[in-house]
Amino acid sequence: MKRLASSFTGPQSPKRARIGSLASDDSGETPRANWPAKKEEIEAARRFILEWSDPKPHSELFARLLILSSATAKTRTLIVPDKDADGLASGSILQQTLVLLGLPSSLIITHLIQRGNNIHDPSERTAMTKLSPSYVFVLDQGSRRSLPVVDIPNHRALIIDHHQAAEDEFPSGSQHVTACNSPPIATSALLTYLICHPLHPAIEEQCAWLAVLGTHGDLGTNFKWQPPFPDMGHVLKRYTRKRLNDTVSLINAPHSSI
Ligand SMILES: [Mn+2]
Repeated sequence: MKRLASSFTGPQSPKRARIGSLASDDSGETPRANWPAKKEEIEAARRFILEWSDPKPHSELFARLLILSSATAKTRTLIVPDKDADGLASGSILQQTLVLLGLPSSLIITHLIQRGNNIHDPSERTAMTKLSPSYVFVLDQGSRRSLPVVDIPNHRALIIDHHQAAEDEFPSGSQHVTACNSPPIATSALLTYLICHPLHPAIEEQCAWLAVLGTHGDLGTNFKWQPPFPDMGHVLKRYTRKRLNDTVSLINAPHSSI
């Protein structure tokens, strides 16, 4: 079972998080230095994403990140998103980012965990291993100490999440970036968006609405986009809050068949 971050106190739903007062953590000298996650985790995740892409420099930041990247590759990549709006939005942002960076979409596989299972179930581990990925992204799934995500030597696994987890509560051999230690806790979709955003100039146009979708899915349809959360007013105006929230409702509605 997932453990939700301690600040997820919304009484209506375990998936619903409440944004606490921002005042309590505004007193530090660098109040937002580690928001929405630790800087070194975000930078490591960016380097990780670039590593197996076929990047084309589109910006100075992208070029700088490319220099940081020690290698590039085009190999099978597995995305394992949670099935709610936040998880699926996170997965879509990542998938689109990888394609923008040059990874052929035919090399990107998505695996959805069976209802009632988690990524650590032997059956899921077997199913994911059979897909023979070199790289695995586990998105919004919660985490715990476990065997490697897949039973494949030399694979690379990156966990992007915001559910509460201690530093050592991740699968063996995986990397992680988590928002859980950086209140107000961002959603997995927003964290993924903010990681990917500098990597390609088209990500904002293509994916900003997904960051909003996932965030409204977990934090509520009336969520106020106030600092340190980015200003998404232009997205709400363009797509309208109603249409975005209607989409959240459709995705998060109970499904009997999955
Ligand atoms: Mn989530």
